[in-house]
Amino acid sequence: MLARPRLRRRHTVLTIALLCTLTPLVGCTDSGGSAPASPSPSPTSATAVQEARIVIKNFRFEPANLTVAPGTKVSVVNEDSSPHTVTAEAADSFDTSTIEGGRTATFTAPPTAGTYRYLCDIHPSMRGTLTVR
Ligand SMILES: [Cu+2]
Repeated sequence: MLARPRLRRRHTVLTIALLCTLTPLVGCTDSGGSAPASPSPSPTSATAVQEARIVIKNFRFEPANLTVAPGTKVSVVNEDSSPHTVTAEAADSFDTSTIEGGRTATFTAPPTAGTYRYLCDIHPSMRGTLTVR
């Protein structure tokens, strides 16, 4: 009684094996020339572009303490509806001037290493620190 089902199963396995050997000839040609050619769009990859970002949200700088390399371009995203600034306490270090609500501004970090405190000119209680090193 057990011999028959076994035989049948073996037969089925054989058939499946046969089908499998045949399928590459029929359909499985998915290795065509559709390889995702991705020319990485990094124009200045050799110069290691330094970029940083400060987000202003709910009258706070985030992060309030940011460390960047000298001369880094820092974007300031104002997610509040009120205008803000990122203004260094030390005169002439950096200043975005007024960034309207929803706008983004950019400033360049000082070329000299150090710790630069800054505030919002409009809301002087908003404070942050930019460390350059
Ligand atoms: Cu402000």
